[in-house]
Amino acid sequence: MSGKEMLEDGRPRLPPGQFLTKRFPVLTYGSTPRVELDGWTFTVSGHGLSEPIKWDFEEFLALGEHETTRDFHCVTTWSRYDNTWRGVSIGSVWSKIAPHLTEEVGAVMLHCTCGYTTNLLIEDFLESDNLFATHHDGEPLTPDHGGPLRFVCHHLYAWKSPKWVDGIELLDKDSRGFWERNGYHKRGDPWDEERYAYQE
Ligand SMILES: Nc1nc2c(c(=O)[nH]1)N[C@H]1C(S)=C(S)[C@@H](COP(=O)(O)O)O[C@H]1N2
Ligand SMILES: [Mo]
Repeated sequence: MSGKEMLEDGRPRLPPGQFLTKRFPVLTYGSTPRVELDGWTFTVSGHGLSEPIKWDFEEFLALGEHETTRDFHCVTTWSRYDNTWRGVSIGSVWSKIAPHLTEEVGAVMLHCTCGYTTNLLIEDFLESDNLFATHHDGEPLTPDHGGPLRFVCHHLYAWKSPKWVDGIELLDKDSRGFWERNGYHKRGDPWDEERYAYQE
């Protein structure tokens, strides 16, 4: 493992300004919530939906499986290579939402049990390797790392991978989530070093 490898498209595997770690630090604003699966509901609502779509945990897990191994980059400059994530594919979730839409969706706001939010442009949200993860490196996600369910968006900084996710709010156009309202970049591409809002 070195910081000098290249991606297939010629970008450096390690984005600029990042250092590699084998540890898996926990970065949470506030405390780790206790998520009860009894009564847990995943809710999709907002722009273009006449009524919300809801799934309980079992129904959500049955939507469609995905496993992938990708790198993870935190804006505080640590990167962790080769994380194997397993869970529910973004494509299978979106295929249950898309047929109900009456308007075009431009972006989403992801919501978490703890109140954390983060926004994604629809094309970033639907990147085909994204997933709602239940497992990391073969083990169920620990509560600290977002168990029972976290969204993972590999190509943006890790604050775009919300832990304890339980909802998708569909938006007409991009808006700002928790960190995006508190000084961080609206999009967060690690290779363009989109770290702070003043760079927008
Ligand atoms: N709900 C929630 N999700 C979150 C955060 C948070 O504070 N709350 N922190 C984000 C940040 S800044 C990072 S770097 C990653 C860290 O994930 P980890 O704690 O599993 O390493 O989670 C992201 N998802
Ligand atoms: Mo982060």
